[in-house]
Amino acid sequence: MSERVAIIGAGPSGIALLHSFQSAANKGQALPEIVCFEKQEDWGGLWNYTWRTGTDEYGELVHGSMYRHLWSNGPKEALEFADYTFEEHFGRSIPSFPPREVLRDYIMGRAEKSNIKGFVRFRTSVRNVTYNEETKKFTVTACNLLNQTNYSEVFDYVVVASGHFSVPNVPRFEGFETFPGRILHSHDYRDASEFTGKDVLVIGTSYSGEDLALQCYKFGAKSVTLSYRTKPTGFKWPDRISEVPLLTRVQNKTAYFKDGSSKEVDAILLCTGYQHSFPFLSNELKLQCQNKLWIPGLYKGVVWTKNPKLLYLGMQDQFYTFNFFDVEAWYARDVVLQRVKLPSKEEMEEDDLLWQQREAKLQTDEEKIYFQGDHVKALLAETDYPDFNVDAINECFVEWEHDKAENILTYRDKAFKSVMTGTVSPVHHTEWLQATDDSKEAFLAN
Ligand code: FAD
Ligand code: NA7
Repeated sequence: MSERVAIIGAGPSGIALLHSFQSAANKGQALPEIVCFEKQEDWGGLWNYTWRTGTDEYGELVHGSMYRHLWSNGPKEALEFADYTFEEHFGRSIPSFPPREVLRDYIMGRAEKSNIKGFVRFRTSVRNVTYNEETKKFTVTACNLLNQTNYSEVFDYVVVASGHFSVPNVPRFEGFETFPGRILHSHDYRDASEFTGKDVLVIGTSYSGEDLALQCYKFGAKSVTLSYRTKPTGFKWPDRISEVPLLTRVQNKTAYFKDGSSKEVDAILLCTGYQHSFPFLSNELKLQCQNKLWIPGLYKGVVWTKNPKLLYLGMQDQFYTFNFFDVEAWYARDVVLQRVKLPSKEEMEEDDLLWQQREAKLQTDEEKIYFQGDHVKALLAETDYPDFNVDAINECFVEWEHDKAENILTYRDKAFKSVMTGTVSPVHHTEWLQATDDSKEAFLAN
């Protein structure tokens, strides 16, 4: 095959695609030429912890948004790969909520086994992608960060796997300019011990708001005030965490809220989400969307309907993660290998619209979980990714939601059954609230 494929990003989604190609090659499939561009010095995407914030040593925007003491926010049984189980990687069953380093180790274990690192050009940042209607090819311009040299190459397909939780959405509130303390977005947050003994205001009540409030509580913040825009989380928060409506303004150290209440605070954490940002794509190729379960303009959530030689991976808001990235990757691979025959543009748009309409009606978390499960099933049906029980994973997520509603401090102490192996995980030796060593060694110690 003489076709060339560019993959932008070697995080979990980009790695899943490389692995999918290698899996096909192992079964005798001839592969196109594949180049994966990765701006970091290592693969793993967000799962690489960095102490850096702002820009890196080459002046690139820091990609990392993960922080110290990050424990998985969902059960690992819901994200397990169907072709590489946790038991295969660790040689035994491990507890359901591992810290970042353990999950990174798992992702890397499969990647190393698959022997796909050679496809990746590290420290190479994609700067520009354009499409030529006449030649039907893309020109990708990248920068070798080590010697600061730009170069361009031509590709038949481009797959964007650059993630969407790295460019922060930063609203401004009245009085921020004169607030005498730290104001930072969760993208730049690294360690809760900075807030020990402090009164902290957290704005935003989704995954980041919830977890940073818990982190600050765990590491001894004096109080955490959680400010919501749309609705309170409804969790039964412990004594030092309280929920209030949206911030209206701050004056000196006093924060005022929509219900007329106020609170003196030392620091403000903006957990206000992220922007999908693709500064390297020309306008006609650029996805412009919110953080949603269904992304308009992507057939099956993967194929850019306006130009099906451009594919996107991992762009949805996520209940499902690693195994979802896998099914998307398998589908993208089969589009490139032309094992999947795409329908006409009109048919793709019609199908996309049906999913959009369905998504717009979703109300409860359970409905959202089943919706994403259906998306996984739709992709699973079209490729040779090993079949797995999506309904059972949906039930994992539903149980996890109920555990959180029951006790937000202890949901990570629960044990789930692997859908892939049937093994029930052991309970961890230390309750999450007491566990302050997030190393792999500490987590895996007996
Ligand atoms: P990313 O992991 O973001 O990887 C994208 C890659 O693209 C990066 O390596 C980046 O360097 C590279 N890249 C970007 N731009 C360029 C460019 N121009 N040129 C070259 N390379 C580029 N998921 C879970 O399953 N469990 C969790 O507990 C969990 N916790 C999370 C906590 C936080 C704080 C955040 C932000 C996310 C969390 N997630 C969690 C979700 C996470 O997004 C996914 O698990 C996963 O990392 C997404 O993989 P990805 O490959 O799509 O994107
Ligand atoms: P999310 O899930 O996109 O949530 C963003 C939150 O920020 C959400 O609660 C929003 O409120 C809130 N938000 C957004 N803009 C504003 C403004 N202007 N004012 C107040 N509140 C605002 O992002 P997260 O960072 O929590 O999670 C992203 C990923 O990181 C996730 O996959 C995790 O695994 C980790 P809303 O509810 O819309 O009113």
